Amino acid sequence: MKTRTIYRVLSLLAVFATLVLWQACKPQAPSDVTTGDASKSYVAPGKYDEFYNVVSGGFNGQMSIYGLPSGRLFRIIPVFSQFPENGWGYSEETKPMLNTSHGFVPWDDLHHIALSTTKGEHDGRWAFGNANNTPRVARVDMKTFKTVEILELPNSGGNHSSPFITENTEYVVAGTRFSVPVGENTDVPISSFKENFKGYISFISVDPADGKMKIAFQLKTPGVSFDLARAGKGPSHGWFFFSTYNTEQAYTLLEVNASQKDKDFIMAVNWKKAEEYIKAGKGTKSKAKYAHNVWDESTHTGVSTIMDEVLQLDPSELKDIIYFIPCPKSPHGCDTDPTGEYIVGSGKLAALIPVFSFTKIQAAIANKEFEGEFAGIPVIKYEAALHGEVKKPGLGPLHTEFDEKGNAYTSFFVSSEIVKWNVKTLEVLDRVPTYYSIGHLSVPGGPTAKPHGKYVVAYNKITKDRYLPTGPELTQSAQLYDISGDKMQLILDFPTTGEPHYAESIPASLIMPNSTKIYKIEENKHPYAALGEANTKVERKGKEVHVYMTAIRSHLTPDNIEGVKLGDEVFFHVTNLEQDWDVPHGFAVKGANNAEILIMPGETSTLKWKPLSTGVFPFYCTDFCSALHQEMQGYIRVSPAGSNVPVKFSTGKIEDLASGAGQ
Ligand code: K7E
Ligand code: CUA
Repeated sequence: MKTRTIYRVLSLLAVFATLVLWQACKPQAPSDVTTGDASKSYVAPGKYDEFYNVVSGGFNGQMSIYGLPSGRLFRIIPVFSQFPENGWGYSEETKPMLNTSHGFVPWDDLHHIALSTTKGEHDGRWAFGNANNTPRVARVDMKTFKTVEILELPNSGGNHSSPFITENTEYVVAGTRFSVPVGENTDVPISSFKENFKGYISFISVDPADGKMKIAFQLKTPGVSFDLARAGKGPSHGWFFFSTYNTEQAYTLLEVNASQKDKDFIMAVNWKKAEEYIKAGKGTKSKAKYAHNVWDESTHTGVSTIMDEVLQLDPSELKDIIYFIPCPKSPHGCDTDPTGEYIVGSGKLAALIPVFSFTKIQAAIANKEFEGEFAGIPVIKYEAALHGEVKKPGLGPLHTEFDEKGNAYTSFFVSSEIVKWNVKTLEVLDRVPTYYSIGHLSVPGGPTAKPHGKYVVAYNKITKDRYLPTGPELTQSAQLYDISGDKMQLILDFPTTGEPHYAESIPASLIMPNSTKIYKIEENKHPYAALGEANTKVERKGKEVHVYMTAIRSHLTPDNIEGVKLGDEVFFHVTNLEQDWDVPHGFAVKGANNAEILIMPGETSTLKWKPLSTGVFPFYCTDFCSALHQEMQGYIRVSPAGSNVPVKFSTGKIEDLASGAGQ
C-alpha cells in the first residue's frame, strides 16, 4: 500500500513536471505564427490535387478522403459505422457488413489505415482499417471507395496495433491492445492476469488476386499490451516489429502501474519462421467465434458468415518466432525506415529516441546476446540491437515517418512539434511547432520502401483557437508542411472530420485512372433487381411485400402501390437504371425508421419499412437528380390487416374513380 502511494506521488510529480515543461515550450498564439508560402497549397478551381490523402476517422469509425495539398474533403467512406449519407448499415444489403459475433454493431472506432503495397511500394488497390472496440479489420476497394470486406478477430481486445501490412500485402497484421483470458474457461479473477491473460497477434492473409482476407494464424504471446507495429522491408522482409507497453502486466490504474519499468519491449516477429512451423504441421486449431463479412459486387449485397476455428502458434514452445528488445518507456510508435534496416521506437515517456539496427538484431540473435527471458521469450541486450539514440529530440515522441532522402520526421505530443532528423547520423536537423499536440503525422509514402515525400501532415489532438469556435466541440485540426527544402514550412491548416489518427497519401495517378464510374446494369445479379421498367412488380410472400422498383430521371416505377396491409413488412428494392456517372437516386418513405437509401447507377439497394398505421404514405427520391427531381415521387397505400384490397401497382396510369373506389 505504502509503495503504491509513493509511486502515485512520483508519477503525479512526473506529470506535473511534464506540464510545466509543456507550458514553457507552448507554441505561440495563432496570430503570431508566420507561415510558409500559402500559395503552395493552392489548387485552382477545376484543377486536381496531386495526392489522395486517406485518413482514419477515429471515433466516427469511418475513413475520409482529402486532396493534398489543398486539404479539401472529397468523401467519407463508411466502414465500421452506419452512415446516413448513403444508407451504409441501414439498407438491407449493407447490414450484414456490420454483423459480428456480438450481433449487429452500428458504431466503432477506426484508428489506423494501411494502403496496400507491392514490393514495398504503394499499388493503389486497397485500403485497410481497424475497428478498435470490437476487433475487426476492413478492406476498402480503391476502385469504388467502398468497404468490401470486414473480418472479426477473435482473442483480441482493443485492436489498436492494427492494421499493418507486409511488403507485398501478403499479410495484414493486427495485435491486441488488451491481453485477455484465453482457453476453455475465461471466467477467471482479473487478479489472475499473469497466469491467465495472453496477447494475440493475428496474421491475416490477403489473396493477391481478389484481396480476400483470412486469418492464416495467430501468435500467442505473453500478456502485455501491443500498441503499434510495422513490417520489415528489404533486408528485414519476413520480420515484423511491435511496440509493447504494460510489460509490468498491471491490470488496474495503468497510468501508474504500467509506467514502472524503465524499458518495455519492441517485439520482433520472424513470420517466415512461423510459416515454416505451419508447413511442418505445427500449431493447434482452437475454437473461436468470429464474423467474416464479404461484399459481393455483382449482387450489391454483403454476406456475413460466422467462423468457428483459428490456427494458433505458441512461440514459447516454437522457438525463434519472437524476440523482445528493450525499448525506453512505454513505446507508442514503432516504425521501420524505407531501407528496412532501421527500426525506430518512440517511448511516450522517454527523453530520447532509440533506433535499432536490423543487422545488429540478427547478429545478437545469432550470438545469443540475451539479457534474459520474459515469459519464456529471449530478451536481446539493448546495446546489442541499438544503432544509436537521437538525443534530446523533444518531449513525448509518438510516431515517425520518412522521406526519400534518408530523413525521419517524428511527432512530439508534449512539446507540440515535428522534429526532422537524419536516420543514419541521428542528428536533429529541424523542428517546427504544431498547433497543438500532434498525434500521428504522415508523409506521402512515408511508411513504404519508396516515399513520395514533398509534404508532412500533422494530425493534431488539440484544436483550441485555430478556427472559429463552434461551442465546446471543435473540428479536428490538420496541418500541412512543405518538406521539399531543408526547413519545414507550414503552408496550410485544414479541419478534418472525426478524429484522425493515422493517414497515408498516395499519388492521384495510382488511383484516378481506375476509379469506377458506374455499375454496369447488365452485370447486376441482385435477386430483387428490376433490370428495366418492364420488370418492375410487387409480390406478396406471406406478410412480406417485395417491391421491385426502378429509378431513372425523373420517376420511380411503380409510383402507385396498393394492397399492403397492416402487419406487413415492405421491402423497397430500388434499382437505379442510370448508366451515367454521378447520377445517384435516393429513396425515402414516410415513417421509415431507417431514413433513406442512396443508390448508385446500376445498383440495387433495399429499404425495409414496416407501416404502423393505415393510410396513404408518400415516398420520393432524396438526391437532387434533375430539374424534375422534385416530381420524382409516389404513394403507397396501407389498408387494415383484414382488408381485401388486392396488390396492384402502376406508373402513369390514370384510373377512373369507379374502378378503384370502395376497395
Ligand atoms: Cu492516435 Cu495510432 Cu490510436 Cu498514436 S494512436 S496518436
Ligand atoms: Cu432521382 Cu431525385
